[in-house]
Amino acid sequence: MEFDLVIAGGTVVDAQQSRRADVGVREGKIACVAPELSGRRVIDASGKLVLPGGIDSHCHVEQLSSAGQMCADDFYSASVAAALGGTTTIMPFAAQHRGDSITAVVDDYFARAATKAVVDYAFHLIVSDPTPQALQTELPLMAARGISSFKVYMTYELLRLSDEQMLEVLLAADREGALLMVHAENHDIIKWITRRLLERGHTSPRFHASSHHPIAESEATHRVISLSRLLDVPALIVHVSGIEAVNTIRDAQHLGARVFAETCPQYLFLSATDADRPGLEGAKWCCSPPPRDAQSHEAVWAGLKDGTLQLFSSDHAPYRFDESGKLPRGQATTFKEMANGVPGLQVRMPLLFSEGVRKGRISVNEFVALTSTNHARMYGLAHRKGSMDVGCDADILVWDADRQVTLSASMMKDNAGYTPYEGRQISGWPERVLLRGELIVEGDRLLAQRGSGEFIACGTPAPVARPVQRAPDGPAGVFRKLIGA
Ligand code: DUC
Ligand code: ZN
Ligand code: ZN
Repeated sequence: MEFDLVIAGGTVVDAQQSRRADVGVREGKIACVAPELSGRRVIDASGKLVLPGGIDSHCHVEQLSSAGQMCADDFYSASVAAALGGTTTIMPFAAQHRGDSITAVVDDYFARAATKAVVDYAFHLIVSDPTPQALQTELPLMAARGISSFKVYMTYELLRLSDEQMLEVLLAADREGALLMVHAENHDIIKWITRRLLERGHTSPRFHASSHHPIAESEATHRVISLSRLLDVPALIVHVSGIEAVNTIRDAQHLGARVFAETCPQYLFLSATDADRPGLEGAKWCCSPPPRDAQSHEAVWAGLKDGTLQLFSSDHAPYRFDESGKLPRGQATTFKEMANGVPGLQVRMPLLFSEGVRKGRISVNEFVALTSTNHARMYGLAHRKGSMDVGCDADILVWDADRQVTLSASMMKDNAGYTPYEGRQISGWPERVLLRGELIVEGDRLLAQRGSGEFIACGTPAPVARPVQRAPDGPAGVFRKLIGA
C-alpha cells in the first residue's frame, strides 16, 4: 500500500519511546509507523530524529498590552519564526481589556490570524474584566468556539484580578470544562518595591528584577494554589522562574493539589545580571517574572526532570528596542515603563534540545513531552497534535541533532530586532518541517504560503501529571455544596 509521503530511515521519537521506523503519511495524517514503507514521495531521514512538530502554548502575537503597546509580531512574522524553529502549532492569547466584549475580542483575533499564519494555531482567552455578563454569558460561548483555557493576572494595574474575582473565574472555568492559567506575582509587593527604588533614583533596567522579587512570585503562587484547593479546581501557573516558585508548586503537588506549571527558556538560559548593561540596553533582557540566577536555573531543570513543571513554552513577547516597545519615553524610560517580554519562539526547541538533550539533562523523549505532547494534552489538542500516533496530523520534524548554529539577530524571523541569546552556540536544529503532511520548511527556507495555517479547536484539557482520585463528597465537594458553588 503506497502512502502519499514516507519519511524513511530515521529514528522516530515520541514522548514514550524511540524506534527505527518509517512514517507513512496519507491525506495529511500519520497513517503508519513501521519499517520499510513505500510512498509516492520519500524524504530521507537517515541519521536524523523524526519528532512531532512543536507546540508553543504561550506566545503573544498581535497583542495590545494593557499599557497600549502593540507587540512587534503579527501572525505572519510570529508564525514564520515558529516554523523555522520547529514549532508547528502556536497558542497565542486573545486579550480582553477592561470594558471589552469578549466575543468582539475573540472575533478580532480570529480575523487577524486567518489571513497570515503559516503554522496552525489555537487561542487562550485573557480575562481581565470578569463581569457577571462575561462569566455567565460570554465564557460559555468560548468552548463552542474551541477556546478552553483562560488566563488571569495577579499583577499589572489594568489586568489584575482580586482573589474574589479569581475564585469566580475558577468556578466558571470548572463549569465550562476549561483550564485556568495564572500569572502569579504579588502586585502590592512589586508596586511597593518599585516605588521605593524609583524614589531613590534606581531607574535603569537592572532594577526590574529587584522589583519582581522571587518572594512576590512564590507568595502569589501559594495563593493561587490555595484558591484552587479551596474549590478543588485545577490551575496552571505559567512562566515559573525559579527556586522559590518551583518548591512551592512541588510541595503543593505532593499534598495532592491539582496544580500544573510551565517554564520558559529565559528561566534556564538568562539571568538577572543580563540586564545590567550600560544605558537602557538591559531592557532587552527584561520580562516578568524576570530571569533569576544559577541556583534557580538548577531548580527549574530539576522541576522539568521530575515532572513538577510539565510545559516548556517560549512566552514570546516581542518588543522592539525603541519607542514602540522597550523605550516608550525614549532615554527617559524607567524600568517600570518599558514593555515586558523577550522573543523566543524560534529558539525555544533548539535551546532546550542543545542544553537539555545534548548535555544529558533530559532524554529526547522528555524533550518531546515538554515541547509538544504535554501541551497537546494540557490544552485539549491531543486529538490532532503532539504525537506520532496514527490518525494525528502529520506535523513532523526531521531533526538534525548535530547541526551547529550560532544564534544571532540576523537569523531570527520575528520582528523584535534582537535576540537575548545573541552569540550562543547550540547543537541541533530542524532540517525539515512538515505541517499536515506539507513541507513548510526545508533547511532555512520557508515554503509555506501566508495564511496556510489553520485554526485548531481545543477540546477538554486533560492535564498530564500526578492524577489523584477525588470523591465528590470529599472536603472541597461538601464545602462547595455549602456555599452553592
Ligand atoms: N506576562 C506574560 O505572560 N508574558 C510577558 C509579560 C508578562 O508579564
Ligand atoms: Zn504572564
Ligand atoms: Zn506571556
